[in-house]
Amino acid sequence: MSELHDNPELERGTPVGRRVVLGMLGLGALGLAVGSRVNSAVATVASKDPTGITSLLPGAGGFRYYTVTGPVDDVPASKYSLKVTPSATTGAKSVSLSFADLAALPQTTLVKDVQCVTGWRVPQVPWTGVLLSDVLKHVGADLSAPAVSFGSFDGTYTESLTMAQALRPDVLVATGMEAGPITNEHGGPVRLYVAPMYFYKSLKWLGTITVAAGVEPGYWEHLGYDTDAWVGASNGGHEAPIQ
Ligand SMILES: Nc1nc2c(c(=O)[nH]1)N[C@H]1C(S)=C(S)[C@@H](COP(=O)(O)O)O[C@H]1N2
Ligand SMILES: [Mo]
Repeated sequence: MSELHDNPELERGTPVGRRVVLGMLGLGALGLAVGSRVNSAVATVASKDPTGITSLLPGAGGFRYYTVTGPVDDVPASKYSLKVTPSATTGAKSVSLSFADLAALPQTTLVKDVQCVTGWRVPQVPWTGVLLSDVLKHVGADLSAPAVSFGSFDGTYTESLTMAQALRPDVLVATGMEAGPITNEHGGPVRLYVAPMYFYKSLKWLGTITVAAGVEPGYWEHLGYDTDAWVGASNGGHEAPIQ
């Protein structure tokens, strides 16, 4: 199943998808040719690469950049707005939170691994932001509701958590990573970071948080991934004690 991940991901955004595949094939050959120098070769190409092809390859820091929609508008923090709907049933009004509103809430730092279901992993990434539980409490969300859904301002990607998962102390509305802002490529200015689960749960370009009557399978889950995407004890999965 983990093989599935890259293929639809790359093929979705044609014609970019086609170029990306061709680019990866080309760089694969380059990798064979230069052996251990491939990483510096890729880094060099990346800085000159207007197509973004090489941004999908492991680069500095080990992340790969994923988007199922192609490039997403670069929203500055000053223009950012997060729409939070506090109840699925009472009709309570949605609340809009600015980046400054998020910055004024209690800040939490998590240092945890990032694990993509396709196999790449980045250890001990520092994330900062506001615990999702603190955001939900701040807007007076109905914490007895069954689930929380998330929407991306890319217009396509969705995710969902049970309320119990959403209230965990290792689930963050992230406004920073690696001691800086979250870049547009990484889903900034605000993304979700769900530490105990595979990275596909960590929705980029977070636009909406909606208290929901049930878990609604997300983008990749419609394509076959587990809705409960626990990584395991190594990153605080549900069988590990919450720290
Ligand atoms: N909106 C959106 N969020 C997303 C994705 C995406 O394509 N679009 N990809 C997911 C997957 S599969 C991974 S591995 C991570 C990649 O995050 P990165 O691009 O910052 O490395 O984002 C997750 N969140
Ligand atoms: Mo992923």
